[in-house]
Amino acid sequence: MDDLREKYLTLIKDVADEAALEELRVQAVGKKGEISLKMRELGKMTPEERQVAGPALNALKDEVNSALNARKASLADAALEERLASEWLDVTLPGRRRPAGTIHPISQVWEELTAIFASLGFSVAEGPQIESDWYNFDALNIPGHHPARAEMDTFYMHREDGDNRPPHVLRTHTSPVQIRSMEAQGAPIRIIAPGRVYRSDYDQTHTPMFHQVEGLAIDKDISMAHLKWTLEEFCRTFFEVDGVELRFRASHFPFTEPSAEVDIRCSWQGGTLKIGEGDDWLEILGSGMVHPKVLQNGGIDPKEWQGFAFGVGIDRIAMLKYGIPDLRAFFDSDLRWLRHYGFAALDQPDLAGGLSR
Ligand code: 2U9
Repeated sequence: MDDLREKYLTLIKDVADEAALEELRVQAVGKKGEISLKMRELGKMTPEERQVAGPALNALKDEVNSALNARKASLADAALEERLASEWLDVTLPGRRRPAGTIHPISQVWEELTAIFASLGFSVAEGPQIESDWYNFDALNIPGHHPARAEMDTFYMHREDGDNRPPHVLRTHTSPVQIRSMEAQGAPIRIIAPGRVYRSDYDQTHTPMFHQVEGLAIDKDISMAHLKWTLEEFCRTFFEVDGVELRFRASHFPFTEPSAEVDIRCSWQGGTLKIGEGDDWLEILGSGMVHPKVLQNGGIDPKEWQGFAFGVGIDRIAMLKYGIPDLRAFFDSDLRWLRHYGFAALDQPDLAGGLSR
């Protein structure tokens, strides 16, 4: 019995894990375990022998059982300790840093105006940046001899020697997108066309590539009143000022008739621009009723349909809204500028969220 005690207490002490411990339990005190079999032998003993061996075997079984239980508890403790050691987390460490990059003000404004016009039922249309002269000029009622062609400072694409077809151009406005959309989907139509446009011009207020958004709404009874309301609604939401006031000035564009340039009321007190108050006016966009010839060129019958169009410089309204003084800095990729004027990547503009907050 002493040998048995010695054997099992040693095995239990040295066992490596809970599975091996269970095997040991079966081997010692299970139904056919070594100690259990010894207890069965009690029946074959004389009463005197049994009186000595019985209590001793019971005591041995109890001792082995408590050693098994104690070892089981200590193995469980050790397993827990090991998990705690490997899975710890230092909750006092500082949080993750904001991503180093920022959203460029042009991207921010692009998303803002897309959200505003989406809420007014306009969908976004896109098209190629290299255009034929038909889509960029002729279809928009700007024929070859028209002074507007010269005024646009167009970039012309190179043609192979001997190829006398008119050259393609880098689009000078996003208007070709609207012609293509009219052809593709017909009337009624309600789209905006944001995108890059190109003009060979470089000074403090012009860059050879800049961004425009143009809008087009065509239906049976669209009027200048719809145009005025839409632009007021856009400016009020975009500049986040309730009291915006717009002034429509008669103007001329080949693709609209009548045409109007639109000014917004502002003040320049202390050198800072405030939209919606003061006695100054700032030109922010051009607009008008789509010229019948332009509707026709897009495959839409001008006797049945009419509509308004407008064009805004995205870079320009970004400068006005966010107080950015120099247009050229937009394209310098200066990290200090981008950190200063950029927006947090996770702040997606939406109308419910207050647009730029
Ligand atoms: C179609 C018919 C009409 C788009 C228009 C303007 C007036 C306009 C300028 C604003 C500032 C260009 O970026 S800018 O320099 N745009 O003044 N754009 S109406 O008219 C269209 C366009 C497409 C089929």
